Amino acid sequence: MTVAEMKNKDHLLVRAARGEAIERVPVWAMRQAGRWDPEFHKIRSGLGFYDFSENVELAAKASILPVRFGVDAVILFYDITTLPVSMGLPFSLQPNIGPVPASPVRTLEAVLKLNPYPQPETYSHVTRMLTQVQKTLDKPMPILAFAGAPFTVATYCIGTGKDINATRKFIQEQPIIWHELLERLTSATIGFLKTMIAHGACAYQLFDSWAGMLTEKEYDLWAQPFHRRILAGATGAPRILFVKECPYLHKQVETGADIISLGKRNDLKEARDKYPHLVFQGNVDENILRTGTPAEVKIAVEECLRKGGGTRHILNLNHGVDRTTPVANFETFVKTAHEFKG
Ligand code: 1CP
Repeated sequence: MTVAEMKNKDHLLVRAARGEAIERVPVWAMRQAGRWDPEFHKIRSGLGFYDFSENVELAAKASILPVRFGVDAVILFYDITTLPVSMGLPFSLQPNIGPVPASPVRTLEAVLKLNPYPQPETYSHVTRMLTQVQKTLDKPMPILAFAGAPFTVATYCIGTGKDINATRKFIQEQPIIWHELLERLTSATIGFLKTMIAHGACAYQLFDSWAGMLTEKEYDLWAQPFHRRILAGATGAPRILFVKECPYLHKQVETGADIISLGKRNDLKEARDKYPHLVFQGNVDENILRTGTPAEVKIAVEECLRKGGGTRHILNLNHGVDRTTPVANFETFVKTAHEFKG
């Protein structure tokens, strides 16, 4: 066991991920580091997204900001498109759109230029950020790495993003390019996650944000087999699978993930009863944090914790914290998890 593994095994989140009895349910939130937090704007210093996330000092600071609320994990501040950048595809962040490639992958030549085995030096800002976060924290905390799953990342590489019909059209017209892209992203993702674990990431989350919009047949072709391969290829730390509002929980549980992140469409208690060996993450509705009052947030969190039953549960949202979420609601989300008495 490495020193990092020895340190990591005692964290509340890791013990919850192993299904052990825990003193309380750990809490963190997808997109906890970001634009909803006024402190984040203060450190952003007008830098573009990629310049900011490649600045190790600043990105480490952004990752740590949510710790002041009492979250039980730090998620590192980079993006699911950070990996294709290291494979040779530069991106920029377009306001109100999201990450857009400088030159969308449209030809076999373009896909063959993407390195399926990017060397860790090409994303050393991320591993250095991890080390910087470890050094800066004044108490040991689990640090989470993540990657996008090939389907979702491929949609950004071809420039279609969450426009599912545009993605379908591309796949129909360019099946060879599409499959080569998925293959290259799969091997790069396995290498990347292994590197992050070796550097001390204590768990990772695989985000297939847009695969929940697929039909079951499409999901079987473009999503689930790749989840399996990545989760089997990068082991040694708890593995969380997230597919936004996924209609196919029965397919998610067959991937080898240790933890499945549930959507608001899932009933946490039903999922627990049906799959008692698994750990579930979620599933407070992020809309309540965005539009509700702190009192409403408290009620929603308490209901979620009751349904979770106190073990094999990591409290989170159904999706990321929205940029318009009031700070008081995020504060209540975390505080309620700390104070809940069953
Ligand atoms: O300028 C900014 O700050 C832009 C917003 C932003 C942030 C805060 C982007 C651009 N990326 C990030 C960081 C990020 N991205 C993190 C780390 C911070 C944290 O979680 O606290 C993570 C985990 C991601 C993951 C990510 N990026 C996903 C998967 C999660 C999800 O929300 O479903 C996706 C789909 C992206 C793409 C992306 N990157 C950025 C934006 C605005 C988007 C979404 C675009 C869209 O909705 O189509």
